[in-house]
Formats: sequence, C-alpha cells, structure tokens
Amino acid sequence: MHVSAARNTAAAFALVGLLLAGAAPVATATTAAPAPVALAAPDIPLANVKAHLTQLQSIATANGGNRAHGRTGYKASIDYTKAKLDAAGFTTTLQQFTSSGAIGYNLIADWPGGDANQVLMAGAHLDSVASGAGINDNGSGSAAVLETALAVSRAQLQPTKHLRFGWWGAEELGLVGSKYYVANLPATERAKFSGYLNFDMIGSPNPGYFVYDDDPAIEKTFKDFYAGLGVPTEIETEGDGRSDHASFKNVGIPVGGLFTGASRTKTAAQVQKWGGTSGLAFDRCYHSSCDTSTNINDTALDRNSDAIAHAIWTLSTEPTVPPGDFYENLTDVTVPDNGAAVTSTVTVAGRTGSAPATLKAAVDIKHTFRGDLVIDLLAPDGTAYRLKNSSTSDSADNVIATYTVDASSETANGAWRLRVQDVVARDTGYIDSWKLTF
Ligand code: DTR
Ligand code: CA
Ligand code: ZN
Ligand code: ZN
Repeated sequence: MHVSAARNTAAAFALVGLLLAGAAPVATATTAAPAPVALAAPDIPLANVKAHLTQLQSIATANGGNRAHGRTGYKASIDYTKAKLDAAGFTTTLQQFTSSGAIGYNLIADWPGGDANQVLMAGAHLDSVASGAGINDNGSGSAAVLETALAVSRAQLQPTKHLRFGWWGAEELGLVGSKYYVANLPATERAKFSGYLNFDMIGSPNPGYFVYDDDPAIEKTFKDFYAGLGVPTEIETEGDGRSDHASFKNVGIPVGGLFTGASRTKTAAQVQKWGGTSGLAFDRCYHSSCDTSTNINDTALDRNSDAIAHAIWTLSTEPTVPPGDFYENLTDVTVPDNGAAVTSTVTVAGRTGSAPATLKAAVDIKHTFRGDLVIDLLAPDGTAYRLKNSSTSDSADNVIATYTVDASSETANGAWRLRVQDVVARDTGYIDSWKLTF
C-alpha cells in the first residue's frame, strides 16, 4: 500500500508550521449552545416540611414507635403521603413488592405534562428502622420531597421535562424498594431518565452539607445553590451504594443528591465551616429510638428543602439544549494498512439524559481507496453503530460524509469513539477529523 509522498510531505510541513506557530493539532470540543435560562424556584416553607414530620412522628407513635417495612406504621406513612399528592393533582401509583416475608410499597407520583422522553425524578425512602420513628432517617428526605412536589402543584409548574417523585419502601433492608422499581423499568423507560435525585438524611442535628459527586450537571446544580447561600459544601464520600440513588446509578441513570451526615463524627475543620459540635456524630440518633421530631436541625432541613426545589426547577425547566451542539476531534490518526482498528475520541459532558435519535457523526478520512474501510461509532457504553462497511468496488478517495444514528438508547455524556479499520492490503490513510452533533 503506497502513501503519496506529496501528501506526507505536505502534512509534515503543515505540522511543523503548526508547531512553530506554537499550536499543536489538538482535539477540540466546542459547543454552540447558549447557556439555557431556567425558572427560579419558590422558597419551600420550613413550617410545611415540619408539619409533615409531625404527622410522621404521630404515625410512628400510634404504630409501635416505628415506620418500618412490613409494619403498620409504614403503610400509614404511605397513605398520608399519597393522600397529599392525590389532593394536589398528581397521578399516583402504589407499587407492591414482598421482602422478608412482608408486603412493601413504593409510592410513585407523576406530575402530568412535560416531555415523556425526558423524565426527571426525585426520591426518598419512607421507611424507618424498627428501633425508632426515623424522623431524620428518612422522614426528613421524604417530607422535603413531598413539600417540593406540593410546591410544583401550587405553582402549576409546566416544566420542559416530565417530573416524577418516588417514596421507597424497605431501603433499610438493602435498597429493596428502589431496586424493585428499577428492575421493573423496561430498558426503553430507563433510557428516558435525565436524572434521579436522592435525599436520605437531610436534617441531621449536627449537620454537614454534603453533595453527591456523581453526575456533574446535577452536582453543579446543588453546589451553585449553596454557593448562592455562601454555605460551603463537601463531596459525599460514604454514599456510594449507601442509598437509593445506587439502584438508578447501577443502570446508567445520572444521579445526584444531598446528605447531612449519619454516624460519622464532625471534625473541627467542618465546625469552622458549618458550626455545630466537633467530635460528635452528625446524627447521634442514627438508627436509634431517639430519631424523633426533636432530632432535626431546622436550618439544615430548610436549606436542603430549598435546594431540592432549586434543583427540580432548574433541571426540569431548562429548555432542551438547542440543536447545534457539537463535539469534535481534529487530531490526525493513522489507519494502518490492512491492520488493527484505530479510534478517535470526543468526550461529551454537561448534557443530561439520552443522546438524540438523530445523532450526527460527520467524518473526514483521507484514503486512496475508501472501499478498504470499515467505520463504526462507539457509544460511551461500548455499543457499536456501523456507519460504513468495506467494499471491493468503491475505489474512490476519502470518506467525507455525515451519518445519522439513532442513539436514543444511549446516555449522552461520556467518551464517544470513531473506530476505523483498513481491511484490505495496499492503499492506506488517516482520520483527519470527525464531529458529533447533538
Ligand atoms: N444508608 C442510609 C444512610 C446513609 C449512610 N451513608 C449515606 C450516604 C449517602 C446517603 C445516605 C447515607 C440509611 O441508613 O438509610
Ligand atoms: Ca425555605
Ligand atoms: Zn437508615
Ligand atoms: Zn436513610
């Protein structure tokens, strides 16, 4: 396979020219979309959130002191929450499952409207451990998510995305309810999720302000909110796998959330940031009988309730990113003659949800016999989409073409790769550049 000397020399001069000019041919990722502007969220009244906690405490007191899976206190908690949502115009569904010989329930509430192909969900587990009322763990998350949903109704919000809320059963038995929910979501439904936000213990009496470090766009949304309050945050380091977001993350759904701490002790450095008491647990009543209505820090609960509303309004009302966002790689990659496949990568970040059904891959491959080439687009999870097969009859030069791929079952963010292989001896070439347009 001969490569024209002229092209090689020209390429060499071009490269030298670039280097001498101090510019090396590098991959560039450029996006064309202006920053979207979202609606401002309302303040979530702390008194309303605490009223829900008072109800959950009363329920526990009237049902053996707890709201645990399989106990009467849990079903009473579900009935209370469902009644509020039904009255507010939500479409509610009770999903039943069995765990440890007892019936459990997930409560799902859909806010009518929004793009059914872009589902933003917020959730919290509603069950307590058997030893107590579970007001911080996790009445706090359940009540704040409930009050945010009620605020959506009060505002008659008409978000771009479809809003869904969930209250999980049997989290304390090992994320049982949320695992059951996700396991029973068809893959086509999972692909519609733009994100899942989890809130488990968000009112700890000696609070820290922790943000889950999972999806960057969701994490940024929470960090921006707290920056606006002038409250420093830390990355949640003990969370992986420790609450219901894990059920969603395990199937590739972008997740995020907030946490004020459990049995770990607050350091002196953290007291400098947040106040409170060093050497004491963030929640010394974690999984204990003293996790009652008095086991709540009002400031933390208020701030986190407002943070949830901020995230819901921001992430659901953003206009879908206008078309024209593109990501490209300009680095030349030699394609070995009749040899191994090579790849070129573009990294997509900051988007939410799935890639589009009309994802465009524009390629520019220089070659003296393009029939030698097999070209694939590889999604971040490795799924291959064939763009071009080899052909013994197509002797023309170069592949300069745009292919349209239905990538709607793929998560948008991640490393997308163009894979090229020369499968016939003689004639060779190189990837000059390629571009993904969303
Ligand atoms: N597993 C949760 C409490 C918990 C402990 N660490 C984290 C980190 C992030 C969220 C929650 C938690 C429970 O006992 O319900
Ligand atoms: Ca508030
Ligand atoms: Zn717990
Ligand atoms: Zn919990």
